Amino acid sequence: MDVVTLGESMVTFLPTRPGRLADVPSFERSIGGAESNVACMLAAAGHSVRWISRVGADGFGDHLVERIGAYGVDVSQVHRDPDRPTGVYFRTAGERGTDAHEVAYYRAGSAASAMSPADVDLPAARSARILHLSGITAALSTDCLALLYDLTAPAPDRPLISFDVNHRPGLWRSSARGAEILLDLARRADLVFVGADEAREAWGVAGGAEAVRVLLPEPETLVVKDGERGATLFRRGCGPVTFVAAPHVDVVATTGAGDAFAAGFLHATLRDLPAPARLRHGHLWAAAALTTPADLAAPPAPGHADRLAALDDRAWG
Ligand code: KDG
Repeated sequence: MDVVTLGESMVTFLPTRPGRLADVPSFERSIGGAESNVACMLAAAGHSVRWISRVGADGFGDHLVERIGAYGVDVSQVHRDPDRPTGVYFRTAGERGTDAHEVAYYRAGSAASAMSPADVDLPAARSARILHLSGITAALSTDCLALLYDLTAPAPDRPLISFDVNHRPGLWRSSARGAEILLDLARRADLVFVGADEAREAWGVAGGAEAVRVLLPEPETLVVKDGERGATLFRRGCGPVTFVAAPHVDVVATTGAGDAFAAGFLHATLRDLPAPARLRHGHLWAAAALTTPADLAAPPAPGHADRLAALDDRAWG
């Protein structure tokens, strides 16, 4: 297996027109979930990927397992919970070009929130080159948090741990410890993705990428994403910092762009591409997500993405 991801997925309801949640007349069913978004994109690009999770024994659970499985993702470790429902969420859209949107989660007490160290087959989670996790799972329940601590603990069979901070303030309202927990988990990972805006919001880091690295020197690789400006990669013991500007994109919706960036970066990492190419693939895959209204996008065609990533520095700014 190239990659294992673990986390909650939800049936996602996308608005059929922009506006306030109070006004949107109808929604279209889609799927979302940061870790399954990463899994589906990587599987679509030809990698072997397993997604570990828990969904309800209900129609929405069937839908998620069928849709994610159809990407070629191994769903054999997705448990069905007869007592808890599959999570769902609704989101709204701003007018094109604006990112103002509301999110309404219906996931408290969901099947996925009952994931725990006892419920997950740890060897199956570790049986890959990369295990990709995110801070969303930490916010779901104390059992989910305990699971993340187990998975990120030192172990002889520990794969490379990739961790996307994914700070979701809406999920941390009942806990004052969210920021501290996310920092602690990030410090235990080998590869960390964090937005400069998240670092500012969660940890009060105001000085840009370098300041995030000062706070987070532990991970071997740290990627700080600064929206439309670009992304910076720090690698311990591997020479200078790498910055790659983001290509200009006519944004349709930003949700899922971070997952797509992580997937593109992991795709390039699995192929041992050099640091600038990893960031370029991250940007190109993120562009695919930014130009679609859904959370989950198809990755760019492999040959095309490779040609774009190989353009010289002038094209990349
Ligand atoms: O990154 C996109 C995800 O946030 C979205 O698909 C839903 O996983 C989700 C969440 O918990 O917000």
